[in-house]
Formats: sequence, structure tokens, C-alpha cells
Amino acid sequence: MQRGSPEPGADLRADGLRFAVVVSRFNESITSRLRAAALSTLVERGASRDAIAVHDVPGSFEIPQAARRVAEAGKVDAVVCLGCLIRGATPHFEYIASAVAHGIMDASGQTGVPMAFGVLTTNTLEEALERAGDGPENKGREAALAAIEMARLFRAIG
Ligand code: DLZ
Repeated sequence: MQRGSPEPGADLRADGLRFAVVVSRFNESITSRLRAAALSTLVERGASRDAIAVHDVPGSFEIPQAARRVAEAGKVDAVVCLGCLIRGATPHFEYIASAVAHGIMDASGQTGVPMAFGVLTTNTLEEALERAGDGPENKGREAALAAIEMARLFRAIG
């Protein structure tokens, strides 16, 4: 099993589920790859393209704000959060990374809507590219699979 892969036997059908993808424009060469992988994964798993809303935000710092608002609107089963923070180019990297991670967790806890964390935190652009490639370890794909699994789980729990 690949690192980060869903549990064997996990119900990863996405048909009938509604998703939001919140994606940061900062480091767009990377986040566009995360977005493409997330969208194709959701659709491959059976989600209707019409059931996926994509929301762009300026940078990763804004992801939790948009994720919370879209969850509060009550029309999605899960939110996929995508961004890219690169340490070398970001003087306040630690602050933003921490704020984004805590912000997404808080937004999920406060709204009851699962939110998958697809925000890269890397030392270099090269490292980010490795995690946003065409293969199965693309973090946008992994975040989409996590969102499907959690959406199914929350529906089952009720
Ligand atoms: C300002 C900034 C910097 C320096 N670096 C990044 C980054 O590596 N990744 C990212 O997603 N966003 C970055 N930002 C933008 C902030 O996330 C935010 O959009 C601005 O500070 C405006 O609130």
C-alpha cells in the first residue's frame, strides 16, 4: 500500500457526493497541478463535475476562510484544500503554515464538514514539483481521496 493511500476496502465511490475545492493561486505552477489531480480523481471516482465547486483564493492564508464559508453554506459533503508554501521563498513560512493547518482543522470542527489537507509545505520548488507530479503520489489526488473517504464516513455516521 502506498504511503498516504486509503485503507484497503475503504468506500471511495464519490457518486452522489458534493465537493468544494479551495485552491490558492500563490505558487500557481504547483497548485494548478494539485487542482487538476484533485478534480480528475473526484470525477474518476464518480463525482459529477456539476457537484464540484472550485473556489480560488489569493494565497494559502486565505484557504481556511473560504473553506469555512463554503462549508457553512451547507451544500457540500467535504472540502479539498489545496495550496503550496515554500520555505525558502516565504520569510514567515512557519506562521502561515501553522495558521493554515490550524485554520482548516478549526473550520472543519466548527462546521462539521470534513476538510482534506492538500497544502504542500516544502523547502524548495523542486520538492513541491515532486509532490505535484502526474503519478499517484500527487498530493491533490491524495487529498481528494481523503475527502471522499471522510465524506462517506460522515454520511455513514450520520
Ligand atoms: C505572502 C505569501 C508568501 C511570502 N508566501 C506564500 C507561499 O509560499 N504560499 C502561499 O500560498 N501564500 C504565500 N503568501 C501569501 C499569503 O498566503 C496570503 O495570501 C497573503 O499574506 C495575503 O493575506
